Amino acid sequence: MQSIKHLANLCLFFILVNCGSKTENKSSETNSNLKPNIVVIYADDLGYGDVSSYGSTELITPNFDRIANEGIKFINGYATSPTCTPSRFSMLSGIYPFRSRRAKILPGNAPLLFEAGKQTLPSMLHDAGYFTGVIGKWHLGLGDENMNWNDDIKPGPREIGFDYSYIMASTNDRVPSVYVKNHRIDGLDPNDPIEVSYQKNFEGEPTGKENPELLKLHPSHGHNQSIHNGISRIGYMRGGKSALFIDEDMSDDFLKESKQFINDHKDEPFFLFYSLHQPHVPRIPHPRFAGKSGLGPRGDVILEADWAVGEFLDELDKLGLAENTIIVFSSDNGPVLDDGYHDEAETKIGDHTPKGGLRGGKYSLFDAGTHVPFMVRWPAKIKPAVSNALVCQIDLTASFAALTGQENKTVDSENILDALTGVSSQGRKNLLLGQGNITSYRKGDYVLIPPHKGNKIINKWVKNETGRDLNMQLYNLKEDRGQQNNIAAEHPEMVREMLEEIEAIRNK
Ligand code: NG6
Ligand code: CA
Repeated sequence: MQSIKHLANLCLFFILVNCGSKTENKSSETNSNLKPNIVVIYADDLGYGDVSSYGSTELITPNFDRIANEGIKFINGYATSPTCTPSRFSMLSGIYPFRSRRAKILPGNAPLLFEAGKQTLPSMLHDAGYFTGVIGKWHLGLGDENMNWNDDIKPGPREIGFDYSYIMASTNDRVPSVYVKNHRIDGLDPNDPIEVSYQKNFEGEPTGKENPELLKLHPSHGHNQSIHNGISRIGYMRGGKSALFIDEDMSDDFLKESKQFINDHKDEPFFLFYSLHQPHVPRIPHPRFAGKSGLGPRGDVILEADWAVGEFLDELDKLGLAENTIIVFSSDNGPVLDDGYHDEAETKIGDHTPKGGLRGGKYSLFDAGTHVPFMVRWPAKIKPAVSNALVCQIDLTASFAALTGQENKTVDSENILDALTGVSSQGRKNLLLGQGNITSYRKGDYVLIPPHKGNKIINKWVKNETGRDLNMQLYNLKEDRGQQNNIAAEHPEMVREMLEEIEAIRNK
């Protein structure tokens, strides 16, 4: 069965490739350069309602919209998890987060999350002849238990299939505040080594907690340890001064690297994971964007990200690559306002609705936690459309394996290439969401949230609802987008069936 599927996938690839050849430059026609380039642009905490093509009227994002309007805008697109690490893990590994004990928000000094030797999205594309790269936020752990930040930092992206990496070591609110280029911290002076701890401060170093007078941005909760660039972070660090990033420049740094990457690899098929850091905290726009949205820094950094995406798209145009480059744009989890700093996210929100009418948000089992903008552009093959197929980031591995004639060896990734390219309106039939044992389950238009203990609200700062309840919850998202009517009691049979299906997925 598996091999018939594989054969069918290969055929589809050759059909797509042969159709594509008409638009190619005949003189440079070889099998490898007919493969479409693949770019995944991945925002951090961007909500369904933060994009104007998804309904935002207060925040206008012309460049995200370019992708949506020139490609397929999915209105049922999902990350697997309402937080960063597990969503990223699933997208790159094709494995649901609950299968990994450690696939939860990781500290900045956590070892690499991936199991050695397992197929990943980048390793699969590397095997298919692609040059693979990751630029931007990582947050998937680095090194092993004995990793020394001043030495070779591995295993990391290079060991799971990326040929090139230029990453923020963890998150912009977690130390160390550095970029790692391939195996080394970029710009580190060996005479000023960096030290990192998540246990205790280094003697003589100020902290946000003890030295608020040194801060330009104050924490609302957490984020009161080492100070860098006037912002206190999670975790302690000392030294490495020449390598520390400047938050205001981060967007430009990743854009520059991404443009360079596509210039360097324009003559071979490439896969780029362009991992934006916006609008995650701390939200520090470049001065060019400060105050531009009228919604405070959260809005400003979204405009900054939109601009960077526009610049990147222009570069693809300039290089003549846009036509045969697949762009997937999505976000790792839903939106949040106060996520740890006093940055006016709540006070300046005005009429803007980051959740776009969905319930919950980042950290939540309700829909806005994982239901995110999701668009796919491929001018050579895709006709612009809006699709309501159920699609998930976890499916990129199997779908692109099908596209490039590779075998999908991951456990949970499904081949939904036809849905992603608009050939079919049928995506996944079902999808498990969440992390660990805290999950919800979408099937068709329905979503089941099994009973979970815990608070109703994340905490007094992060006001998103958790979605936890001791009662069974079932919603019909088609009729009840905002999850206001729990219909579990009216559909005991469906609930029983869905619970069994969750068990079957878990035991797969
Ligand atoms: C939380 C942080 C939050 C953010 C999140 C991870 C505190 C109080 N909150 O623990 O600010 O960093 O982790 O976000 O520290 S994610 O998008 O990378 O998953
Ligand atoms: Ca995130």
